[in-house]
Amino acid sequence: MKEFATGQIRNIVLAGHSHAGKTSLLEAILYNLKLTDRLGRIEDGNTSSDYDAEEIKRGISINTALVPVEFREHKINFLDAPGTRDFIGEIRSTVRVADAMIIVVDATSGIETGTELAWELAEEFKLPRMFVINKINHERAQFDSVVQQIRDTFQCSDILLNFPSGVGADYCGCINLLRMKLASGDAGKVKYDDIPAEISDRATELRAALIEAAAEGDDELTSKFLEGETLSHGEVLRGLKEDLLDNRICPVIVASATEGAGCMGLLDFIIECFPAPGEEGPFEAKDARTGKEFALRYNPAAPVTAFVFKTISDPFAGHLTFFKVLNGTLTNDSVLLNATRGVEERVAHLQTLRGKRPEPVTNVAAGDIAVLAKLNNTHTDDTLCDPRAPMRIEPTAQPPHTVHMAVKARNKEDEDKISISMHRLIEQDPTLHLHRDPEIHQTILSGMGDTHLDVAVSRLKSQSKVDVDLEKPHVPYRETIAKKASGQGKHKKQSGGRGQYGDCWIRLEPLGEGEGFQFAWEVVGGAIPTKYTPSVEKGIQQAMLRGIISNHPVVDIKAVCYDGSFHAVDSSDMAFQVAASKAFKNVAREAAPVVLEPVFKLKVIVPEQFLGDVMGDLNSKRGRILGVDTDGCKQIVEAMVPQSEIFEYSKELRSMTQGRGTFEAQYDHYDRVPADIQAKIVAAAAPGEEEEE
Ligand SMILES: Nc1nc2c(ncn2[C@@H]2O[C@H](COP(=O)(O)OP(=O)(O)OP(=O)(O)O)[C@@H](O)[C@H]2O)c(=O)[nH]1
Ligand SMILES: [Mg+2]
Repeated sequence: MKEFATGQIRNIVLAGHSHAGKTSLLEAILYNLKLTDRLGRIEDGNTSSDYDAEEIKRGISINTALVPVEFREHKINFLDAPGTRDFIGEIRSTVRVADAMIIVVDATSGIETGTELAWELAEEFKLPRMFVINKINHERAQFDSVVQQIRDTFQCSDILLNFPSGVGADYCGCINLLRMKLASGDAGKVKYDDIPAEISDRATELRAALIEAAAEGDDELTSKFLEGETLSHGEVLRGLKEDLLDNRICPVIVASATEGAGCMGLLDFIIECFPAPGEEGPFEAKDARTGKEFALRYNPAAPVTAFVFKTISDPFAGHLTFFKVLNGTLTNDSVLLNATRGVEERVAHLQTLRGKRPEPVTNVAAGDIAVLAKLNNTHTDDTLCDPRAPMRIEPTAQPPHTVHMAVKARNKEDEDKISISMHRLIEQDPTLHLHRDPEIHQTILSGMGDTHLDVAVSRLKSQSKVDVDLEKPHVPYRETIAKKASGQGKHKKQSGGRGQYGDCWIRLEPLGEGEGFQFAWEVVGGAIPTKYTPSVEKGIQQAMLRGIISNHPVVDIKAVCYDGSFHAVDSSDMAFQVAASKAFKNVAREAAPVVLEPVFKLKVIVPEQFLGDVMGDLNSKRGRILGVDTDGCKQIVEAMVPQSEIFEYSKELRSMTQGRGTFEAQYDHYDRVPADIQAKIVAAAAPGEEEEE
């Protein structure tokens, strides 16, 4: 591929709801530019950007695909992001390195949750953005109402760059309002004709709105416009660009990916009006040695700094590192410091990828996005830089995990491999998390949704041949006591030779939540020699681990040993441990044992119309509503809900709110379970180990 200077580069993320047609639109662009010899289809699993086996199987994008195209002496790096919220990690990492966003909207369904998410991300990352209303050829397509929805939902000043001549079955082309031509034809062969007379009035009216918006771009254009002068094509584009960068307008283009319509107008607009890297401000970094804030301004002559926003590691592609150069110019045979990990990496085989097809490049200018193979020590979110000017870039902030499942190997011998193999996936996708929970003796995989975890499991199998199942994790119940009790534990054995003798009297007292375990020694007069104090304490603690009524560990109690007896020959450390364990068992049963469950603080964010359902559901989950707040058109409900009720909340909330609700859950405290549930937990518990007499 040719080399491009920073000013000739455009990094554009395609975002929007799943199924809106992002991948198909890109396919149409490639076909229109004759970069492919057939128009790939999602249904046929042969598009350039959805090439991964998991994507083909599921018919959705899971990975961001990098698809660079050359157009009018420019290089546009399209980043085809997933639309499914489960892949929010991939979406956010991609948006962070883009310089502008195209939000693709399905003309048959209008604004959806993924559209809103895309807009929120464009706001958060301060990206200029435009809409593409896709599928205009579809029988259920709507145009005017979708434009109205965009206006109402995002309170933006939409500017049509084209509009359809006919919708659905009547669709026969788009009126390009910049060229004032009817663009039509099959994918790959766009032709331009005069605007049909019956819609020429509408075209004139919409063009006038476009020119008026462009005239607001800067003072010179405004006065020219007010004086009645005609703005040249170049001035109109200049004005629109100013508007776009100042977030005064939101351009809209209508398209049909499967018809290949709207693509050329879109490409023109990207070149003319979307910013080159750096036009929208610098990228924040820190000097790796001093920690001082540093603004990277895409200066091609500066020492190199590049941010790794994505890595892929699989048996077919090998290890690929996707990065954006934020300063300097990267060349083959240079040495880079991975400032995040403190290791050096040699640059060889610089390349770009179009979907899965690599194309070698000799150098990569500031602002460009490219790929390196075989950087085995570099992972997603790392910073690569000139060793003489080390920089550190913060990892992309990601929302908290929403789904947690226990991972179980199908074959026992695979158990040890889970951690290593899964960590290879986590290095690529930091929104996956794996940890061993010692309390419930399970390995827990956390992620952003069921499909996210499902894909991770599939990849584990295809890449590492490790077959696992996901199960609902156990609830880490605990036990405590509700009142004081006291009593004896005695261990006496005489079986020839030296016997065993230990005898202690203990008192158990409840403590407050989180106070743990306290032990006191109140034995007087040498009834038990003090050297057995640790033995008694240890015996009690061992018994606490086994639980009182349901085999769950006991917490928040105070144990006091206040009396006992011993035998000069037969007493031993072990004998007193056993006696103390018995004492605990005997006394704890009398101390009103109760089962405790973890309670999470849930923050649920939903559009107002779902508030009633969400609150009702939280109540049915034994939730305690703490409050409801308003944030714009969204309601934020805070509630305390037992963990056992929210393992499937991600799925449930999605179906309750048509996918529009989000939530965060954080462990808060342990609380007593209600009596009926305690009875079930006790009944389900396996009988505790009986100690031999
Ligand atoms: N009729 C019609 N169907 C389209 C058009 N564009 C896309 N589709 C269909 O819409 C479906 C979804 O298209 P994709 O390109 O996978 O959508 P996407 O936005 O990439 O979806 P995710 O990757 O899941 O976010 C496919 O079945 C396409 O064939 C169009 O212009 N007209
Ligand atoms: Mg896609």
